[in-house]
Amino acid sequence: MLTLAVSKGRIFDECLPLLEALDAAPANHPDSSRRLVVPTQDADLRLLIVRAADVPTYVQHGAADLGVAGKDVLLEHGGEGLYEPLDLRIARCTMVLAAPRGAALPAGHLRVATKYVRCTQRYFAARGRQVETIKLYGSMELAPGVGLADAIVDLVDTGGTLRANGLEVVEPMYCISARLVVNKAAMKMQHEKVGDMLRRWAEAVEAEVRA
Ligand code: PRT
Ligand code: MG
Repeated sequence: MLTLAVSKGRIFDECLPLLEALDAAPANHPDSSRRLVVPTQDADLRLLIVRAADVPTYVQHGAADLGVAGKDVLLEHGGEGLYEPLDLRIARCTMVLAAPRGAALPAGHLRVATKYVRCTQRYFAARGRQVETIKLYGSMELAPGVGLADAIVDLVDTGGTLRANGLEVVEPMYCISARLVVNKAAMKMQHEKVGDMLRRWAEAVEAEVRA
């Protein structure tokens, strides 16, 4: 039996067609059930429903053999103990630096509000720019308008959320999509099972891309 950690919401919804394509449709949808362990049509695969940011932790420690996580979450986690063999090409968006429309950002010390503190520090350090990060857990778009920060780092899809809050993209930072991740020990110890599962996922992604 293999265990796959996945989060509710966007990732689960966009994973559904892939799970169906690999003959592992979940027994129920997490929105209509409180079950956190969900069997699938494949007797050898079950799902764990966890918070999006917790997926790498479950997989890293082997509580799940595999997981589906956004690249944003993986960049922030650091990826220790994980292989990242497959881009699922779902839940795509861009991580950006954004600021109030038309604002001139300070050339020196920049205050950035974000839930992606590690990503932000790494990104700007690599470019020799000094930033102060202010950790938030959500509603980052609010921060510049109330003087908490000069700018934010957040994910953007349509751009509607930024626009509605008087913000604009200053700089795209990373292209984001959901990735299949695998526990490093499981890859070694259950080589055949995990390898077979990876092939099935890769085929499902290919079929979805061609459709
Ligand atoms: O809800 P929970 O706290 O458990 O976790 P979560 O909020 O991180 O989960 P969820 O389901 O919102 O996002 C899961 C993953 O989806 C993220 O980790 C990303 O990898 C991916 N993803 C893809 C996105 C978006 N697109 C996205 N647009 N995650 C969030 N957004 C948000 C963004 O933060 C902003 O608030 O949508 C808003 C922007 O959208 P637009 O269309 O207005 O630009
Ligand atoms: Mg959410």
